[in-house]
Amino acid sequence: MKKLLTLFVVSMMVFAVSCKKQDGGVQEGGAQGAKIRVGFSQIGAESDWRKASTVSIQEEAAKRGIELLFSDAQQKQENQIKAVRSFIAQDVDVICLAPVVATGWEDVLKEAKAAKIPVILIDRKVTVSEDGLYSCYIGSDCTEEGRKAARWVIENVGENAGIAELVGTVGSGPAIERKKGFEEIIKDHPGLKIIKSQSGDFTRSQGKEVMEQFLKSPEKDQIKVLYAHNDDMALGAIQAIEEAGKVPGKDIIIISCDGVKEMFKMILAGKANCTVECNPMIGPQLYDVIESYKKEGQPIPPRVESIEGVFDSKNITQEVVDGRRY
Ligand code: GYE
Repeated sequence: MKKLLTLFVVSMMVFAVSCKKQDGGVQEGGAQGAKIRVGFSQIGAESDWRKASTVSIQEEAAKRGIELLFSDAQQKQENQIKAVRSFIAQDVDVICLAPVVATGWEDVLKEAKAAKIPVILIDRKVTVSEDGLYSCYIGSDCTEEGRKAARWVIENVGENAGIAELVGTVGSGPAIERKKGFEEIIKDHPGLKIIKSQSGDFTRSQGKEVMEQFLKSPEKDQIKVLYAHNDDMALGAIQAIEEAGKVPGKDIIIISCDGVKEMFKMILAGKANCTVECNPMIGPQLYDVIESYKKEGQPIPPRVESIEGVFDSKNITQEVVDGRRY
């Protein structure tokens, strides 16, 4: 708390002496090689995916000589709001935000807009009531990821199965969208039913705990498929399934989203079945956008999509596992 307060006071001092931007947000001197300053509010370190995202954004900033002000919110929206306010006070060139939940951002985004600092959202979307509160969203189409997961189930499991769902962080964009996309596809397949659904907050430990409860519930014997909104929860669930004396990947078919190395290993070992890729390595795409805006005065595009695939036993080999960076 004390640390935060000090940061805030220092920030305010920097703010007092910093020079004002020109309209449109392109600072004088940017083209002459002044260091670009980016404030990044990261959600936390809840999953392997998240850790890879942090590394990608930090490493790429260092590579390009961009000054990165990094703040870890420990999964709390209030910490993210404080961080964004501190970035505004420090008059950064661009604010990058990975929003933990979808709602509640209006005020702070209006403050950034009033300060003429563009905000780029990464990997999670927000719901706001007016346009123009952020410049760009870089990341996946999580609704499509949910659809891909459901299509895989239909093609590889068939038309009849009780499905248990491990939902991501409540109120987060990916949790809402991965559920929506999955349900959209299975609704036309009446034999495929979600019989259990609960949040495991995108973490391995809660994925395990919730799966343990599913496996003690009256519906336990009907669970033929586990759909987890991320790999970490699936990895926790695999432990719970083994501890309950069942065989993961066979007694219960496991499909999740992300595509982290640990999940690839599980698929190769036959303990899990499919992962829908969601790419965390978006540092290069992020700074491409920021540099062309700052150095060349190019407009920031509203949407930059990451390229992703679907992985199962048909395309995961030891070579693929070894080559995976995260
Ligand atoms: O799937 C999960 C992470 O926001 C897309 O957040 C991201 C999700 C990712 O913690 O593992």
